[in-house]
Amino acid sequence: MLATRKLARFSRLQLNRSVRWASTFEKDKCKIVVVGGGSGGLSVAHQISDRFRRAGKALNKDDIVILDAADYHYYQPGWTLVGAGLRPKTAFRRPFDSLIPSDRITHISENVKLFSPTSSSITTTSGRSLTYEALVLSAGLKIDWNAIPGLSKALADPTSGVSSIYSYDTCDKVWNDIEALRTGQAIFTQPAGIIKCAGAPQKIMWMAWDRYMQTKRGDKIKIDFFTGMPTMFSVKKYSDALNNLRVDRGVGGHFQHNLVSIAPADRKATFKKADQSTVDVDFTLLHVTPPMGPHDFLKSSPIVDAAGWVDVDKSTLRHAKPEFGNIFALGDCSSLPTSKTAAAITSQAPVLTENLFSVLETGKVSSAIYDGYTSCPLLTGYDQLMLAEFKYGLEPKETFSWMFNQAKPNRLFYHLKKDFFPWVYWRMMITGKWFGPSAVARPKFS
Ligand code: UQ1
Repeated sequence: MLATRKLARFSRLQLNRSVRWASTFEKDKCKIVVVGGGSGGLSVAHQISDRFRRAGKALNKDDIVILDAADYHYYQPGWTLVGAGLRPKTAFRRPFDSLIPSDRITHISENVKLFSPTSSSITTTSGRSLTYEALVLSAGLKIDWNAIPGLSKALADPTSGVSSIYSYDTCDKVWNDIEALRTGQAIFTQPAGIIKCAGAPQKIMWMAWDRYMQTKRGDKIKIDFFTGMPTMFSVKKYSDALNNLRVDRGVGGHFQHNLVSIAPADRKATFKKADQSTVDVDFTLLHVTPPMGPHDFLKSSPIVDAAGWVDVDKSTLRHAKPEFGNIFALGDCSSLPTSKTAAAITSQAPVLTENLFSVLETGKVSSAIYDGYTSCPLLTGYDQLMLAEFKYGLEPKETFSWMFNQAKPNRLFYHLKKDFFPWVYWRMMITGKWFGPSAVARPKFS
């Protein structure tokens, strides 16, 4: 019965898709194609639509196409709040189509299979070919769950004590595991290399620490942070403050320790150290941040750098190769040498929009320049948050430094992260009307 109902739902979904396709999109020549409808793709699609309107050249709805096969859009910064028991996970996803203004933007429910930048065309997963005048890559990154032997199996087992805030499926298990722990060894990991929101692996640790203190379990639970990185954080100002916090709170710090495998039955985690030797550690609770990297469909394309990130100019967000000058990228899939966060998108999107508009209209980029702004709202407990904000060169670029020392956790920042940012994200950011530190004031580029 259930299977029949599921099948009926599935075919209805397929039908909807083909109807949508047929009714809204029959061209194979597009003006602007946006690959990926995450925070970057939705922000940019709206801002581009607004930009042409402001210039008195309003586009048709078929002129901006978002390619994304996902049924849902997720507010990923919320997953830490789910892991900390502050919100149900359903608060942080919405049906993808509910976020597309169908009179201005066309959604095609497919992903890209192949890039052919020399002919300005792409091939979708169904084999259809589309040409573009400009292409925007906002495809996110790949989480490599299979890189750690034992991890996927442990995550699927409700009794394993192993969890992760890095997926919708597993973020609620984090809170179940944190709450279930009465005594033992709680381990939190961060891999070596590039991940999205590099602060999140320790945010969830600080929340667990605070929960255990509040519920008087602190003396029965030992917490340790095992990180593949050499310090607590990339920016010295915040790293020093976080390390002091770690020492004050009696949390063990194990640097350049990279998780390489898990033996769930024995509750053992194996780490590789800088000298390539390995060490086995017993755990009762294990919170894992898996390694991440570029998507395979990008890695095998001609538009990426040696590491597999879309190779863009770090100031203009235009492709670094002149022959691919009608390609732009932002966010996690890009080579931009800054921390991959939703806050970074708020600064990248207006620069990309202005330069894309200028290239399509004049053939040249505008004066809009991205300075690398990004932010990591670092939860350090219930009611406290350290607001790291910085730019290229790992240099602080703080919004509230006239009022606060931002390396010192406070309650106002906590409510920004827990209450304000999710609200402003759904309301304004993904509709292209929120510009991060400059709020609703669109940055002006002269
Ligand atoms: C921000 O605009 C934003 O998006 C809504 C975030 O959330 C995901 C952030 O974490 C940050 C820091 C900003 C930047 C805004 C201000 C007011 C500093």
